[in-house]
Amino acid sequence: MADGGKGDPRPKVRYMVFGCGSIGYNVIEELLKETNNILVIDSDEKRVEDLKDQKYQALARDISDPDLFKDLPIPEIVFILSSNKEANLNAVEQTKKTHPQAFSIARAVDLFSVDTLAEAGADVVLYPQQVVAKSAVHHMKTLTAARSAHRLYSVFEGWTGTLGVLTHRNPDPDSISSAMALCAIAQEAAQGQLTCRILYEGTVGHQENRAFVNLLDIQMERMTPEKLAECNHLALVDSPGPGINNDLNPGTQVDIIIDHHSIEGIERSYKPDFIDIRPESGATASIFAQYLQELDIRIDTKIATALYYGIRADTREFRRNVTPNDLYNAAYLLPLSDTDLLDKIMSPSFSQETLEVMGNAISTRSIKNGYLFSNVGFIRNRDAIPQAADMLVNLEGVTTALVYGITDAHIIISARNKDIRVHIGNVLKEAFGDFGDAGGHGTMAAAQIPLNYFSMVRDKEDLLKMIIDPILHKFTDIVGIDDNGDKNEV
Ligand SMILES: [Mn+2]
Repeated sequence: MADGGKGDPRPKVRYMVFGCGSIGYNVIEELLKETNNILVIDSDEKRVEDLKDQKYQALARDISDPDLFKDLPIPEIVFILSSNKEANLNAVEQTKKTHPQAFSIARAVDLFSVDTLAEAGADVVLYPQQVVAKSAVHHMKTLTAARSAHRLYSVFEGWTGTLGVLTHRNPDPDSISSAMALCAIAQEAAQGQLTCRILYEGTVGHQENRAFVNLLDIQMERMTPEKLAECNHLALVDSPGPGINNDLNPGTQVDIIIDHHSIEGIERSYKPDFIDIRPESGATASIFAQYLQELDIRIDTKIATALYYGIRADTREFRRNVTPNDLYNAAYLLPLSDTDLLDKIMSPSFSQETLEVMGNAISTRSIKNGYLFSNVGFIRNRDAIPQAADMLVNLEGVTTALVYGITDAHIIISARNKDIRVHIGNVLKEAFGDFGDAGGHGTMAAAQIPLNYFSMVRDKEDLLKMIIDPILHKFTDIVGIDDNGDKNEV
């Protein structure tokens, strides 16, 4: 008979525990903190009498009985914890058959039983030896994380003057929020003796990242050699060493490095005061969230919001390289964050110009052999160009998108590429390197060609039309598109 709903007249019990050896007894003790709605079943009659003397509800029954649940109440949750392998298997099978709605947790007596019990229908199988091993490793990790956090804190003690916290080049929310958190830790640890400055190189591109910086009112300064010289101490976040994705001289003495990028192949000529690199972490912000918890430093809303957003952005909304630890840290930060602000950061308004550039990129596109070219004309906001390239490379039939426009002083070219045979960074470098700055990665690259004395030309759109063909010619030559035909296939 299947278990009935509310109308079922048979008695019910919240927890039914089969087997009351040392493990079973400890489980009962834990469950009693919540309820005494527990029925214990053990084959040892003497044991059952002892339990009854202790005012537990207990029954003597052979757990290998093929009619195990006869005359027993309907359980909600069944614990199967005896030390008898066959008896436990029988109890799992009987539970599945008689009370399919009940949730069952079974103890595997040996490694082999782990699979057998799971196949028989146990919802959770515990192999105590493995549970102890996992718990030991977990404790070890928690301890080392705690130790790192306290070591970081103690590094700042006695520091005075200025600490420069460097993000990586073109900083993203992971890097920026990590820098903010490091400043918070440093200022508390140095008890007001330390001034912190967040320094960055490159640009904060993409409207979502700019919204992040503006809405959270983050104070950052562009790095210059003068500012660097004013710093008594240097820290690097979200970058594994000087000269790697930052504009520091590779030999620069950096006192603190905290990152989650792999360090294979990095040689250091000196040892920083503090270094914590965890390639297993989905975000540097996640490492900082853990420090702040370990150190019990009060996290203000701004930092919590920034770190949460940093973890979220670096793991592509918890979908890429995300670990349980990242999720745990994000869950810790979320209630401390400003969710209205998060909403605003994640849906920043497009500027009119961005929209216009996108529109121009779409309407002027031409495609040849999978290569898309778009001329967006004269622009003020150059960030709109890579965004247009990002969008257009996803167009059907397009493997590589090249979007270009002109500012007062430069021709700006942005390329996106999906063709694994082409390294677009190298192609741009070869095609445009002689005219200006050009290069990038295999999938994304950019070039910036100074107009020099052509910058005096009033009508920039005409100028672009006049000079772009010979410039692009080098590119089409390299990638092997013949220029004779009409490029407009669309
Ligand atoms: Mn990162």
